[in-house]
Amino acid sequence: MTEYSVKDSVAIIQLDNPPVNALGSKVRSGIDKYIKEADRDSSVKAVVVCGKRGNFCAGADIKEFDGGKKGPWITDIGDYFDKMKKPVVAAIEGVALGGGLELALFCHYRIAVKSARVGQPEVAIGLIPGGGGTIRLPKAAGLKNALEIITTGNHVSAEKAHKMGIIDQIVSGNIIEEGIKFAKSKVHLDTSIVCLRNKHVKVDGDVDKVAEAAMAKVKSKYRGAMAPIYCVKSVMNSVRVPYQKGIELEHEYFQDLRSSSQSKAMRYAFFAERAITKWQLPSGGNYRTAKPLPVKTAGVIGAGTMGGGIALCLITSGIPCVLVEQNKEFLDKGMEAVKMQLMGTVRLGKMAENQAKQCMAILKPTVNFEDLKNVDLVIEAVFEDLKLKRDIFERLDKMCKPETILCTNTSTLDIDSIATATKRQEKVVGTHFFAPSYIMKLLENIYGTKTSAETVATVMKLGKTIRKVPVLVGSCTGFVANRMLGPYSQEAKYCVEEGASPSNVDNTLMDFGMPMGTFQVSDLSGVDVGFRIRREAARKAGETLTTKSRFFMGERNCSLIEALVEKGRLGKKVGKGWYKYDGPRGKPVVDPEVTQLIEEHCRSLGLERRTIGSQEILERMQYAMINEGFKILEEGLCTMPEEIDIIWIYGFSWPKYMGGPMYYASQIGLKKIYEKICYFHKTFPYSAHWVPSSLLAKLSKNDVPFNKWGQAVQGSKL
Ligand code: 3H9
Repeated sequence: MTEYSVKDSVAIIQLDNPPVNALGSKVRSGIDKYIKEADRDSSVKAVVVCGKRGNFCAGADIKEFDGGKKGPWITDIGDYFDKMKKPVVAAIEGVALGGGLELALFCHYRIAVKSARVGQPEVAIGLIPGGGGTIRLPKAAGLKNALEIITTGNHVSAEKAHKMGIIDQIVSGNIIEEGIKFAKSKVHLDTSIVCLRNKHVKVDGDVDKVAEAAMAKVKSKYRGAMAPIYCVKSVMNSVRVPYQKGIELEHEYFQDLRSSSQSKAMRYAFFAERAITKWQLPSGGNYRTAKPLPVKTAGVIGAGTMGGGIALCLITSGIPCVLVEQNKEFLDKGMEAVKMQLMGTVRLGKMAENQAKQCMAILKPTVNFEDLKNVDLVIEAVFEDLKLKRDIFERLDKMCKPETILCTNTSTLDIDSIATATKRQEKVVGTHFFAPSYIMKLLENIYGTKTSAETVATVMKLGKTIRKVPVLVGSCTGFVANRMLGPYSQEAKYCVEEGASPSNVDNTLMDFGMPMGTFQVSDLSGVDVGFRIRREAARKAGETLTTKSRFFMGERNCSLIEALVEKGRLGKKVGKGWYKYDGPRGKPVVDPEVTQLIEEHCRSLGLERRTIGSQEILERMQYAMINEGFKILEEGLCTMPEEIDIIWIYGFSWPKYMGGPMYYASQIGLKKIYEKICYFHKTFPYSAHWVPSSLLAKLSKNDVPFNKWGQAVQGSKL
C-alpha cells in the first residue's frame, strides 16, 4: 500500500494502491508511519513522496466514504509534515487529484512532469476538498484561482499549475531521480518559510465582493447543488478565519456533505460511469475480449446540424474526416455552420485560433460519395427515413473497403432494418448522438443482432476518443433514451390537457433540478419536429392525426402539438411555440394566446380541467419513464440500471445529485413506485406506458436492493 526506501540520504515514500493510488486508510497509515520514520532517522536528510505506476494519487478512496472514518485523516498527517525540518518534496506524474493534491500541498515543495495534471474534483462527487485543500490551495495559487479550481473541479495542467504557484518546478526524466535531486538542493533551507500553513493568501480585490461574485456564479451555474456553495464558503474561510479554525470548519462541512443524499447520489454516478464501460453482448463478446479496430480516418454523411456537429467532434479529436453532402449548396451551408461553431469555441477561450485552423485542415468537404472509399469508419446522419438509409448503406457496403465500420445516427429505427441492406451486418452499428451533437456528452451505441464485439469495441473506444460518454444498448424503437423520453413527455402534455400550464410543468421540472422544462426543450428543438414525427407515424399506421384526435394507434392522444403548428407556433426559431420569445436569444415568456389555445382545445373536446400540483406532475412524468426503464431492463436491452441512469444524466441533463432515474427510484422505494404506477394504470387505462413492468413488480415484491437488480435482470433468482 505504501513503500519506504532510502537512497542517497533521501527517504522515498511511494504510494502503491492500484489502480490509481487512492488514499485509502491503509495508505494514509503508511504515510503517517513512514514520515515519522524518515524524521527519526538521522541519516535521512530529505523526503520524496511519489506514487507507483505513473500516477501520484487520485485522492481519497471514494469507496471508503460509505463507511465510518478509519485511520489517520490527511490533515492530521499533514500537521506532522508542517513541523518537519527536513524538506519534503511531492514528485508528481500522472495525476494529483483531491486528497492527492492536498497531500502534495502538505509537502514543502512540489515538482511535476509536464504531462501531469492536478485538481480538486471533489465537487463532482458532491463534496468539498476535506484534507485542507480549501485552506491551503488559496495560499499556493491565490484566492481567485483556488475558487475556480475548487468550484469547477476542473483538472489543471502541470504547466498552468506552475504559473499559478501550485507547482514549484517542471521536470523531465525519471520522477524519483528528479525528486531526489530537487530534495537534496533544499536540505539546508528553512522549511517553515515555504510551509503553506504560514503563507498569506493573495487576494485580488475586495474579499466580500469576491465572495459575493463567486457565490452568485455557483448558484446560477449549479442550481440546486449543495457542494459548490460549501466550496465557496470554505475557500473564503482561508482569508476570513485563522488557519486551524478554517481546517476545522472544512472538516465539518466535508462530513455533512459526505453523509448527504446529494453526495451519495453523485458517488453512485461516479462508479456507474465506470461500470457501464464493462459492456457485454448477449452473443458473448465483451469489453475484455474484444479488440477495437483503429479509426485513423472517418466519414460523415449529411452536413446538417447533427452531421456537422459529429464531424466537429471528430476533427477536434484529431481524426481526419470526410464530410459528404448531396449538393454544393447544402455542403457550403454545413461547412459555414462548422466554422461558426469552431470560432465560437475560440471566442470562449476553449481553443487557440491556430488549433481551430488545424481542425479545419483535416476536414474534407465533398459531394462525391466515392471519397468515403478508404475511411475506417462512416457515420450516416441523414433524415430519419428508412428507405434513404438503406440505400446509403447498400452503396457504402459496395464501395467502402471491407474493414470499414458503418454507423447510423438513427434515433429510432431498428439497427437490423438498416444492417440487412449490407453484406457486412457484423460491421453495422448505431451511434446515436444527442443534439447539439458537438456539446452533449452522451453517445448511445446500439448493437444489432449480428453486430460483432470488435465493432462494438471500436465505437465504444471512439466515443471516449471524441470526449463522449458511450453507453451500449440493444435495439428497439427509440432505443433507451427516446423510448423513455416518450412517456415522460406524453404525461407532460396530458397534465396540460387536464389543467396544468406548460410553465407549471417546466417550473416543476426545473425545481427538481432539470436545466430546462420539457416545453422549453420542445420550443428549442422545434414544435414542428415532434409534429413531423407524429405525422409520419400516423401515415405508416394508416391513420390521420387532427387537432381533435383523442386516440392515436389505440392509445390516449393529446393533439396540442397539431393545434400549435396550425397556428404557426413552430418554436423559438419563429419567436413563438409553447411560449413567446423576444428575439432569438429571448427567454421563454408565458403567452396568453397559448393559455387561450389550450383552454379552447379542452373545451372543444369536452375535457374538464382541474388544479394539478407539482407532485402529481413529477410523479406522472417520472414514474411513467421509470416504468419504461424497468421494461427495458426486462427485455435485456440494458444489462444494468446504471446504463439507464448515465443515459439520462448525459443525454437529458438529469441532475447528477439525484443519481439518475433508476437510482432515484431505488431511493423512493420500489414498492411505493409500483403501487403508484398501478394506481395511474387504473386511472389512465388508455396509456400503454402505465401497464406495470413485471420486473418492477417482482423487484418491489421481494424488496431487492439496487445493487442486485442487474443480477435479477440477467435471470438469476430474485
Ligand atoms: C477526496 O479526495 C476527498 C479529499 O478531499 C479528502 C480526504 C483525503 N477512489 O476513471 P477510471 C477507480 S475525494 C476509488 O476508469 P481513467 C475507478 O473506479 C476523491 N476508486 O480511469 C476505476 O475502477 P474500475 C477525489 C477510484 O484513467 C479505476 O480507478 N478524487 C478512484 O479514465 C480507473 O478509473 C477524484 O474524484 C478513487 N478516488 O481516469 C478523482 N479514482 O477499474 C476520481 C479512480 O474498477 N478519479 N478509481 O472501474 C478520476 O477522476 C479518474 O479515475 C482518474 C483516472 C482521472 C484518476
